[in-house]
Amino acid sequence: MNVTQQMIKPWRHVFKLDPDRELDDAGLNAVCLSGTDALLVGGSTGVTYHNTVELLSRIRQYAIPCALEVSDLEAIVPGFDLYMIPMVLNTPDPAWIVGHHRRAVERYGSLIPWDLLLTEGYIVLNGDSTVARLTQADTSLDAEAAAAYAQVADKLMSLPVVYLEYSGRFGEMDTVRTVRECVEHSQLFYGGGIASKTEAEQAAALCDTVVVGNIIYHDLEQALLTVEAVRQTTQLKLD
Ligand code: 1GP
Repeated sequence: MNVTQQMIKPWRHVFKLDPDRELDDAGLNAVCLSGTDALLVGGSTGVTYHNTVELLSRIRQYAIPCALEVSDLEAIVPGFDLYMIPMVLNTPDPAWIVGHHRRAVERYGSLIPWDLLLTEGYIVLNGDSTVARLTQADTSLDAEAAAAYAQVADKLMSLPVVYLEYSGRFGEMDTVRTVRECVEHSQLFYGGGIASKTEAEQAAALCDTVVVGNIIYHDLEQALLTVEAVRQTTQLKLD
C-alpha cells in the first residue's frame, strides 16, 4: 500500500466542498470541526483556479486533511495533501477515461507530484446529475453491470478507489450491496443524496467511505449529523 492509500484508508466520512458554491466562515468552521475524516474539494462545473485557491486558503486554517478531486485542468492548485483523479468507467467517451489525463500529463509533465495522486474508478449512476450529462455516462446499468465495472476497476486495473457516484440522488442500496460483494481490494466510496442520518448509516454499512456534499449547502445541521451516524455504523460483513 503506498502513501496515498494509507492516507485515505481510515476515511469513513468525507465532506465534499464545491468551490463554486457559497459557504460562510461559520459554516466552514462547523464542517472542519465536525469530526469528519477529510475534505474533498471538487465539483462538476464552475470550478476555477481562483475559487479553488480561495477555498483551500480558508480550509488551511484548520488541521483537517484536504484533497482536490481534479475535474478541470485549469483548476489544479498546488498545496493540497492529495489529488484524486477520477476515471469514469461507464462513459463511451475516452476523454473521461484517459483523454483529459493525457492532456494533463502533456501540460504539466515533471511538475506532477505523482506520489500525491490517487486514481478513482468512477461509476456514475444518476442520469440526472451534471457529472452524468457531462461525461455521457451510461447510467442505465443494473446491479450486475455496475458490479462488473467495479471488478474491472478492482481486479483488472487495481485502482485504489471505486467510487459509486449517485450525485444529487440517494442510490439503490441493492446495487451498492452487489458492488460491495465483489470489490475486494479497492476502497469503496459512496456519494450521492445523503441528507439524513438514516441514509448515511445505510451507505456506511455497505461502503468503506461515505461522501456527503449537497446537503451542506441546504441543511448544514443535517449534514453535520451524518458524521456521527457514519462513525457509529460498522460495515456489514457480507459472505
Ligand atoms: C458528489 O458524491 C458526491 O460528487 C456527494 O453527492 O452532493 O449528492 O451529497 P451529494
